[in-house]
Amino acid sequence: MNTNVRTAVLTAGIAAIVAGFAYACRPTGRQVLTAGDVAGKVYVPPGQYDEYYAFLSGGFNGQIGVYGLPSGRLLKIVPVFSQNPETGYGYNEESKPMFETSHGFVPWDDTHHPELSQTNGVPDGRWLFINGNNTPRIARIDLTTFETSEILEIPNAAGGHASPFTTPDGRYVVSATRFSVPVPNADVPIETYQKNFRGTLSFIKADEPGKMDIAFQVLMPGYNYDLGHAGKGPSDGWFFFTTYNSEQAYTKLELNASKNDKDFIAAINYRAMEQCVNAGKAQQATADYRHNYVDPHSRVATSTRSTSVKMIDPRDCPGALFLLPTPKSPHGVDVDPTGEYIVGGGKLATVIPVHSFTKLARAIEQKAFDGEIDGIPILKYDATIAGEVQNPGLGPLHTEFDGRGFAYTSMFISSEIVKWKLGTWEVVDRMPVYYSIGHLMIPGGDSKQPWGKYVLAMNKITKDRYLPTGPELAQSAQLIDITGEKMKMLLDFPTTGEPHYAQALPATLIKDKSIKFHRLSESTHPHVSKAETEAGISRTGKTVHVKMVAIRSHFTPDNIEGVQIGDTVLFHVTNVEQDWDILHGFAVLGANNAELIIGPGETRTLKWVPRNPGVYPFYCTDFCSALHQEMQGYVRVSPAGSRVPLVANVSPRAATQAARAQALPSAKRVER
Ligand code: K7E
Ligand code: CUA
Repeated sequence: MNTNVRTAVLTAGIAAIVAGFAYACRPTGRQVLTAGDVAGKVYVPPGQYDEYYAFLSGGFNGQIGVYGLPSGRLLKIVPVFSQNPETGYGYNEESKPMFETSHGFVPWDDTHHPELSQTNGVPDGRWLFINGNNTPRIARIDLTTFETSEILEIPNAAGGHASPFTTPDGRYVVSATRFSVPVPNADVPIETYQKNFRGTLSFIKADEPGKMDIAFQVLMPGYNYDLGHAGKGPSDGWFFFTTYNSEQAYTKLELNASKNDKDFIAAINYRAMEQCVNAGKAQQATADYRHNYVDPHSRVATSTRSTSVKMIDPRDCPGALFLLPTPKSPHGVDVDPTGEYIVGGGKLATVIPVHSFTKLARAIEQKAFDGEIDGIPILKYDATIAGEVQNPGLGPLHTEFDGRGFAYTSMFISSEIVKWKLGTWEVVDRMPVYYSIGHLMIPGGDSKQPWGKYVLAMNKITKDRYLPTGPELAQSAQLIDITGEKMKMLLDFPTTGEPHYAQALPATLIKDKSIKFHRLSESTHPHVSKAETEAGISRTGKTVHVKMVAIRSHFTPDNIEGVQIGDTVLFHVTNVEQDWDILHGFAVLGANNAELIIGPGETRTLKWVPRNPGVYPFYCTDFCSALHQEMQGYVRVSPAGSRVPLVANVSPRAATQAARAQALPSAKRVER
C-alpha cells in the first residue's frame, strides 16, 4: 500500500476505515514466489506427516480445528463448548454434563484463544486450554485423546475474553471479564455503571486434571478487559492485561469508549497477590459456578456446583497491581521470549507501544506515579515505555515472536503483517494478507521458545479468495515462511468457524502419546458390556435399559421387543473392539437426538423416547467393515399397557456362555 493511500485512509476517519477499508486495500506489486518453489515448501507427500500440529479456535462454532502445517490439512474438529452431532458430543448422556453451567444447559459458546500447557515457559504437549467467551468458561483438552475432558465456569464475570493464558510454570491459567457488571450481579439501573459495575481477573488452578478451580479473583475497576499474557524470565510472576473503555461508557461504546488518548495495561504481581490471599486478605465472595469433568475410566462426565470464591480487592494488597497507560483502546498484550518487552496492540493507535519490564520495575521502586484509580497506582507512560514502532500500519492487534529478535504484528485495517525488530523498533518487512487479519500465530510464538519457521495469518474477511459459496465464505488462513529476511507467502487454506487465535507445536511432542483405543478391561462405565454375554435388557419403572455390544459387524442384541409408549429407552452401547480407529455408530429411526459415535473400548448412551407404536430400525453409522451395511437391528414398540414381554436376543454363543456361567440369561424376560 502506498503512502498516499495510507494518508488518505488516516484522514478518512477511524469508523469509516473499520467499516470499509479492508477490502478496498489490496496491496499489489509484491514479488511472488513461483508456484513450483512454494508447492515444494507446503507439499506433504501421501503417507507422510505434517511437521506441526496447529490448533485453531473455531470462534462462533465453539470448537477447535486441528490442522497439519505446512499442508493446512484439517485433521480433526474437537468439539468443546458446542454440541457436535458428528461425534454425539453433548447429545449422548455421558457428555451432557459438560454443558452444565449456573445458567443451566448451555450447548454453545464462542472460542477465541487456544493455549497449550507449558513447562518452564515452553509448550509441552500435554493439554490445550480454550476459553468460552459468552458464558465464561475454560476447557481443558487432553492431547492424548484430542477430547475435551474438563470445563470450569468462571463466576463473577461476563464474557471470558482475556483467557485462558497460562503462567510459564503451568500453575494457573487466567480469565478476565470482558464486560464489567455488578459484582455480585444484581438488578441495578444500567446508568449506575460507574458506581456499581466492576471487572474481575480470575486466576485458575490448572496444573492437575480434574482439579481446575478458581484460586482467587481480583476486583478491578469497571472497564472492559481484553487480553492478557504472563511475564517470563525477569517478568516471571507478573501478568499483563489490556483494558479499554477506561471512559466507563455504557452506551455507544464505538464512540464513547474511544475518547481517551490512552487506556491501560494492568500489570499484576500475581505471586504477591497470592501471598496476600494466603495471608487472609481476600474475602469469601458468593459465586455460583460449575466444574465439569470426564472421569478417565468410565468416560462419564459429572458436574459439580461451587458457591463461593476468594475475592481480593487490590486495596488490600498494596504494591501488587499497577496501571500502565497505553494508547489507544489496546487489544493484544504480548510478552517477548526474553520476558523484557511487553507489546501493546493499540487497535486505534498509530504506533505500537512497547513497555520495558526493567523500566517498569524501576518506576515502581521510584514511585513514578501519575495518580491512581480505585487505589491502583498509574505509572507514568514515559517511565515504562521502551519504544514505539513508528508507522507500523493501521490497526495493530496482536504480536508474536520468532525467537530471533523479531516481532510480527497483525494489522487489521491495513491488512498486513508487519515484521519489526525488538530494541530498535524499526519495521523491516511487510506482508499483505487477504483480508483484515485478526490474530497471527508462530508455533510457540508467545512462549520462551518459538519454533520460528512459519507465521499463520488468520483473516476475518475472505471475499474473492475462494470459489463463491453464497453470502458466507469460509474464513481464510494464510501460511507464511519467516525463515528468511523477507516473509514469503506459501499457502491459503479455509478454516472451520472463525478462528481467532491459534497455537502450534512440533508434531513430535504429541504424536507418540496419542491413545489408540480405550482398554475395555479398565472401563468403569456403570452400564458397560465387556462381552456379548453381558448384553441384555432390563426395566426400572418406565425406563428401559438396553446394554448393547457393537463389534464388526453386528449389534448384540439386535432384536428388542416389549418397549411401550411412555417408556424412555436408554441404549448403552459398548464398542468392544480393541483396535485403533475402529469405531461404530448407532442411530434409531425418529430419535430426537444425534447418533452415537463409539470409540473402541467406550460405552455411549443414547436416550430415546418413542412416540408411536411400530417397529423401528437402528443401524451403525460409521462404515466399519465390508458388512457394515448389515450392522442393524429392530426395536418393537407397543402401546402402553400391552402384554408383549420385554425381550432382547443375544447370540447363541453368548447364550451358551451365559448359561454356563449362570450369570445372565440370554434373554431376560419381564412379563407384564
Ligand atoms: Cu483479537 Cu478474541 Cu484474541 Cu479475535 S480476539 S482477532
Ligand atoms: Cu459398525 Cu458400521
